[in-house]
This record gives sequence, structure tokens and C-alpha cells, in this order.
Amino acid sequence: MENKSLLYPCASAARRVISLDGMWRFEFDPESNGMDAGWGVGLPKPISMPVPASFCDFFTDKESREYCGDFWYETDFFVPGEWSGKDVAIRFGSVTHRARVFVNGVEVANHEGGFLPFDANVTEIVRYNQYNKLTVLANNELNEYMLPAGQTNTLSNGKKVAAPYFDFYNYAGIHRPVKLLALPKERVLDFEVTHRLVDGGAEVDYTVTTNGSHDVTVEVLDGTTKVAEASGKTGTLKITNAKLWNVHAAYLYNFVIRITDGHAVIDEYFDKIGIRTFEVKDGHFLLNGKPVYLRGFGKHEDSDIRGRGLDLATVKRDYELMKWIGANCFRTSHYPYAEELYQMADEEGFLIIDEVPAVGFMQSTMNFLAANQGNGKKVGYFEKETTPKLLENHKAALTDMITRDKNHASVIAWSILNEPQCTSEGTEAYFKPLFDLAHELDPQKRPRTYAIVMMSLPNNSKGQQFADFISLNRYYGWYVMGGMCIVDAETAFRKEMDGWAQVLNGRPMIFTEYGADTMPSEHKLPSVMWSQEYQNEYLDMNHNVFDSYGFVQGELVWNFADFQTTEGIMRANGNKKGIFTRQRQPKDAAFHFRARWTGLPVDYKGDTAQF
Ligand code: BDP
Repeated sequence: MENKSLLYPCASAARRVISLDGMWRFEFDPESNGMDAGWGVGLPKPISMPVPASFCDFFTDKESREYCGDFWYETDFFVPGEWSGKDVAIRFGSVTHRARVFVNGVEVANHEGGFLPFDANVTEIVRYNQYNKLTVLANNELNEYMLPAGQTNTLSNGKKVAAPYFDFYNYAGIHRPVKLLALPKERVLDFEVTHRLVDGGAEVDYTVTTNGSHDVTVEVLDGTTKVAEASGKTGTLKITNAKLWNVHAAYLYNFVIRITDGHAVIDEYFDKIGIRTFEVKDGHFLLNGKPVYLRGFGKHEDSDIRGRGLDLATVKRDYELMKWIGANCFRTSHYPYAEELYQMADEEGFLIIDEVPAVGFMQSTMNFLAANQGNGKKVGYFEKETTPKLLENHKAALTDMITRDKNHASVIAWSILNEPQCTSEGTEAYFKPLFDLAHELDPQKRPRTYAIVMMSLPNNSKGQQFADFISLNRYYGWYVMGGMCIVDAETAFRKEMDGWAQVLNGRPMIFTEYGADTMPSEHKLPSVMWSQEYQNEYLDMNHNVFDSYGFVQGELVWNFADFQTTEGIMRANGNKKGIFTRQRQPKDAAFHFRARWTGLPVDYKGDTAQF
């Protein structure tokens, strides 16, 4: 799109932002008749629906909760007369999974990809000093060439049902804030920063992209005190005695970009930047040149009632719990999260492994989760007819994620896939362009990884050579050799680890998943699987293994909290591997982790020489 910009909206001397969040109108369109019937100019029988939120969990009937197909949202918005002469845009933080947007009945945007922002320029369409109608035709059907992947099945009663190849509920709706923007015609479209630590301070190289030719100036402020400035679309800002951004000790500078014409300000954009370096070197993760051991979680955007809709109250509670337990890192499994979460990680000093929604790229495993979707076939996921289309969608999502998130101090790495079927022939041809693209797009050249599924072993994982560090999802003692057999699980686990030691070539390894389903209601002495006691025994076994390999440089347990999944015989009203319940209260394991993580030094294994 012309003038495409994924910058987070901000108000300034040249920009205005109005939130359109609130109670909207909503209607299901199971026969996909809405377009022909003119729903774009008015929904016939709408019900109320809050935005942002998933629509699913408000309903008391199952057909509505499980609804799969087209659905519509509608609201009215007022455009101030004084905005005339500006560009007017509507920006969606995300709509899951696809959206066509109409203003006063005119289509203004068409977007696919349920976890990243998009906007629509509506300058020529809106009526000033009047209410305008905003309508969204959304759709939550799954297919094998989208991110995340799945299928859409049809039941004998003609209703569609989502069959995800992934282990989280297919929540849908307008999940993130919607904003009405007034923007100057000539404006900042994007910017990027890279940091260098030098004697006596830091240097920040920047590039600003605009859609015009006027001068650009950039300022860095410490609070309100200017500490560096530069002019030109690219340049270097020198900051003496820079306060570095660090884990649990974040420091953010105000970053101000202006487009000027003499003394007149054409555009002004504000952000915050944390100055830090991050790299993989000699088997370690180095933050500002010092080793850091990653500890934390794979998470989900998931909570009672609002589903996957942004809920700042839940976000706040999650950060408080992560601080309490001594975590310093999380992976945005299995999709980029709402921007507000990264801003908070920047503020709180958390490290993020940012994951694109490339999940479900393995038909055979996930099929067993729901009784209605198994076909038992083993298929090379990257040798399908749909693979070229999948790769195209994957590149688009990766591009938007890196474009959106590249300036966050908290973002330290890109996770390019979760548990792909990476033992088949097409793997390398599929992976290489994506890993190359991530490197090309990221000015900071953050390390790239992907989460490697069980049974993808050092000798048969075809994509592992592309990763800058190895990330394993392992369930020894849960899906394999659980309960009494946990002794054998440990032996098998160590054998696999010895194999990885041979192929790491100086790269660190982390665990992006390990965990055991645990019912908060169950206690048993001696333990049984699903009890809180077993979760702790499982964790002890895993931590013993991690502790005995120097190259293990991080542990992100699965999962931060219990979360909703598709129903099926493998899941008891969701996945119960949470260290916290879905209501964000601790299971026993939370105290276990708090003792471990607050006890390990920040640079645990920082001096290990054995790589
Ligand atoms: C892995 C997936 C994750 C699942 C987890 C589990 O990456 O999405 O929720 O295992 O089985 O396969 O709990």
C-alpha cells in the first residue's frame, strides 16, 4: 500500500489519535450473504460486541462460540472538521484472521494475517464534522497455507468448524485497539536505530523514512533534557555517559523525529528507545557485552472472557507475576503479540523472543488433538502444492513483524517457526529465504531461531544450520516416558543432548518449551501425572539435565498460564501446563521456579568454557 507505515500511533503537534474502542455492533454471516445484501452500509440485526476482544467466549450457546466463517463488526465515528487537509486513516492493531474494511460502504482495506497491524487511508471517503460508518467483514476460517495453519471442516448440519493444526483456541475478532488518525500529508513512515557502545557512552545510528523531501531532525531526550541531536534522514547520535537498557533495569530515552520546513514543523513523531546491544557470541547471549541466562516462559495472549483480545489488566498482572518469579524473558508463542506488551517489556526490562505465527506446519502431530481431524497421513509440509503460497504469506508476516518490532530494546531474537516438520526434503529450500529475509530486514541483525519439535534430532533436523541459536521444545517425562518411566526419560534426554553437543558449533541452546499438564485441584503423594507434585518432579528432572550442559543458556517453560485450546481427548478444557492458572494464580510449581530463578546468578553459566 502506498505510504504503508506500521509505526505505533502517537499524538503530537502534527498528529492526532482518537480511540475507536468500545461497544460495536456485530453479526454472524454464515452463508456469506452480507456483501450482496449490502451489510457494508448497515447490519440488519446486529448485537452488541466489545472491541477489542475475541467474540467467542461471551456467548452462552456453543454454535456461536465455535462459529467459523464470515462475521461483521460495525461502528460510527466522528471526524473533526479541523482535520480537513490532513490524511485520515483507521488503524487496526489486529483482526483475526482476515478483514475487509468499509467506510460509508466503500471498501478501504483488505488484510490477511490475524496478529499484525494494518491501516486504511480514508481521507477521500470520510465526511467531516459528521458521523461516518465503519464496517469490518472478518473471517476466521483456517487453511493450510496461512499462518497459523489448519483446516476448515463442514459438519453434517452444514456448519463450518475450525480444525487447527495448532494447540491454542482459534479465537477471532477485533483483538487489538482500533484508532482513528489524522496525519500530515508529508510524514514519517518508519525509522530504525542500531546501538554501539563506545568509550564514554553510546552511538545510535538511525535512519528515518518519510514520503517527502523536507529536512529531518532527530533528538534524544533524557526526560526533558536534550542529550543528542542530528539532522538528515540518516545519521549518528552520540550520547555521552549513556544510561544503558538492561534486564529489570530498563532505561528509555525519548526519541523525537521532526520533518521541518524552515521553522515550520511538518511532522513530529515520538517514541522511546532503550540503548543496548545484544548478540550471540562464544556460546553465550551477551546483553551490553555481558552474559545473560534466559529464564521465563512461552506465553499466550489468552484470558477468561476476552479470549485473545488485548486486556491491559491481564498484561499488567502477567508482568507482576513474571517479576515476582524472577523471569527475565518470554517468547511470543505463537504469534506477534499486541504492541502494548512490547512497550511494557521495554519499560520493565524483559527480553522477548518474537515469534511469527508460523505454527501448525506439521499435519501429522496436531491432528490427534481433536477427534474430528485426524487423517493419520505423514506429509512433508514443505512439499505440498500449497507451499509456495505458504512461503509468500510467511514472508509477508515476517516482514511486518520485523518492521513493527525492530526498534524495541526488549526484542532480542526472531523465532521464525514453531515446531515445523523439519526432517523432510523441502525443509532447507523453505527455511533459507526466511532466515535470509530476517537478517536483511533487521538493522540490528538479531539472532534467528526456530522451535524444534520432539523427534527432530541433531542428525535429522534439516533446518538447524540456519539458526543462530538452537531452541528445543522437549517433553521428556510428559509425552514420552512419563510417570514412573521418568528415569528412562532422563537417560534418553541426555543421550539426545550429547548428540546436539556435536552439531552446535559454538551456538548456545535454549529450551523454548518443556512442561507437564497439571490440574491445580490435584495433589497426590507419591505423585501421579497431572498432579502438582508430578509437575515439580518433572521440572527437577529437566533442570538437572539443563544444569549439566554448559551450552544450555536459557529455559522458557511451557506455559506461563493455562490456556484455552480446541476441545479433545488430549485437553481438559484447555492446556494445563501453566505455572499459573488461567486466572493468574500460582500452582505449586510457581514457588519452585521462584526459588530457582531468583537463586541463579544473572550470568548463570556465563563463564562456561565447554562449547
Ligand atoms: C508443542 C507446541 C505448543 C503446545 C505444546 C503442548 O509448540 O503449542 O501447546 O507442545 O503440547 O507442541 O503442550
